[in-house]
Amino acid sequence: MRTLVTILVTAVVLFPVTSLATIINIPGDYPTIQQGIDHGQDGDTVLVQPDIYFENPNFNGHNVVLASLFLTTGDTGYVSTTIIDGVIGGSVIRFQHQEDSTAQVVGFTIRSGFADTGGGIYCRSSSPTITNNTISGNSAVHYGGGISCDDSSPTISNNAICDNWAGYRGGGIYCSSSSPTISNNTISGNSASGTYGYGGGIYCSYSTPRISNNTISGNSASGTYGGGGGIYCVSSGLRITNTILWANIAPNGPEIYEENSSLYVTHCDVQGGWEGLGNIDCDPLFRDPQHGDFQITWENYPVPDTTKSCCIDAGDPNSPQDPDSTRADIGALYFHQYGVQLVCQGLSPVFCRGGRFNFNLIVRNNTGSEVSGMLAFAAYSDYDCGPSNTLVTIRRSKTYPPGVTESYYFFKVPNAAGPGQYSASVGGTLHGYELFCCMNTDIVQCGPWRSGGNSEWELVEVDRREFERSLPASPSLSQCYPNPFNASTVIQYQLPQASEVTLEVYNVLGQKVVSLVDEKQEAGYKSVNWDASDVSSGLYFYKLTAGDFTETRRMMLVK
Ligand SMILES: [Ca+2]
Repeated sequence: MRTLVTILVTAVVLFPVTSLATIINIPGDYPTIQQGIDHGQDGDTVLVQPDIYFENPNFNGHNVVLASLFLTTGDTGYVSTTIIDGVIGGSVIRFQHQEDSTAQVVGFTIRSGFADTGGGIYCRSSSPTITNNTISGNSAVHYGGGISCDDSSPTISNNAICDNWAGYRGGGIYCSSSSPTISNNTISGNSASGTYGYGGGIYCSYSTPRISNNTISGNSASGTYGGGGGIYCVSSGLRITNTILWANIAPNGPEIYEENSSLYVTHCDVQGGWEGLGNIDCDPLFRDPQHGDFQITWENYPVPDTTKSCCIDAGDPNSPQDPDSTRADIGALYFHQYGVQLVCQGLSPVFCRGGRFNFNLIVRNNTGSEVSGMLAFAAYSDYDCGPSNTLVTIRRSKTYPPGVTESYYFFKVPNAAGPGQYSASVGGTLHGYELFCCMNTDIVQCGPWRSGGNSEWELVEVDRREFERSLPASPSLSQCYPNPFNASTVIQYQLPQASEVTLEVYNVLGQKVVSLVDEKQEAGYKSVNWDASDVSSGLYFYKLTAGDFTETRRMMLVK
């Protein structure tokens, strides 16, 4: 009876929902995107599997969501693997039957279009939503290499619009008698050419676009009378905020060229400067613009030095905060500032049975106020801080002031822990930030096992001086163990400070057999295993060089 009631309730609840919106799968339900759109009712979703689709879909008045699996997973990998290639001819995607904002294109690569107007996407008398696409490598003989809008008000957000070409106006985006919303796009490498190349990035006439949080860089308008490498506008009203206009090229007005227009430009980074509240003129420090990476950077974060992009936290303070709860950045791609960071520094020591594993925990608290929470310190039986390897977890309630706090700990290792690979981690939530760090270490058999020592894992916090006392006082090289040995032996040494280290094995003729270490290493206790299974029996020498320190010892391989 309960089953029947459940089925009835389920049917009543679900039926109206399922009858309202259907998911049409491509190629599962129909082989082409166009057939999916044509069979869709308003509100339906046409969900497209990754592949290259050689077609030029027209929405034909259907207010459907056309999306890759990016829509359902949030995985941006689907944007590059779900491709609509319009090489057959004309615009790749067309909206020309009064489609409204519920007609959407989400998460595709849109390429190879070739049309008179609107190489990638053509909008006429329609207002679709175009988000999270890469619109690249499209061409228009006249207007709008990437996107053309005529008498339209589309929303164009979170796209990469790059390397498109128009023979006349609007390499990236062309608008005429339109009111598009253009936000969070990277518009780069587009060009408007010909004798009158206008608007490498964006061209508008008789339009009122809202342009916010875009990165417009490396676009060009060419020709003797060309203008507006970044933006060209004529008889228009533009509001431009939180936008980078940098390294665009044109004979006239390389960043912005305006004619009979009103521009309200605020909190923008414009190369060469532009009048308006909060505008700046400084290198945005893109990560790798030559290869299309327009992420703004701050190499020495959180040190406020010259490596900090001037666009960070320089956006309109009244616009929504960035996802890291800081003031809006200028540009399409904000720089994520970690409010609290956790860094583990293991000293990769070797510890014998009953020994200690030293580590330094660095907490960077950039919130400006005290943070507190519960941290879990754990040890694991492999080079993998995974739950299935957990040996022990010890929790401590901790509070950290603003700034950088270093704290020094050691795990006391119990006798029962045998030689092998281990790791340790620190994790927890401070001020809402989920934090975790992991470090690897080894336990090696350093001579015959001692009796006594620890019976349980323990966590001990020590002060810096005590911690430093636990570091080696001087460099040394120990006798390998076992010795004589058959097939493999462990060589240990210690470094009081970071050094360039080589550890080499020689035979009795003075010939180098193998180089076991050749790198810069941190201070601490080190161990190296030499597997000599493919070397013949005999006397060998091992030589450690660490900075100015050199020591050589002998060992006997007996097979
Ligand atoms: Ca910010």
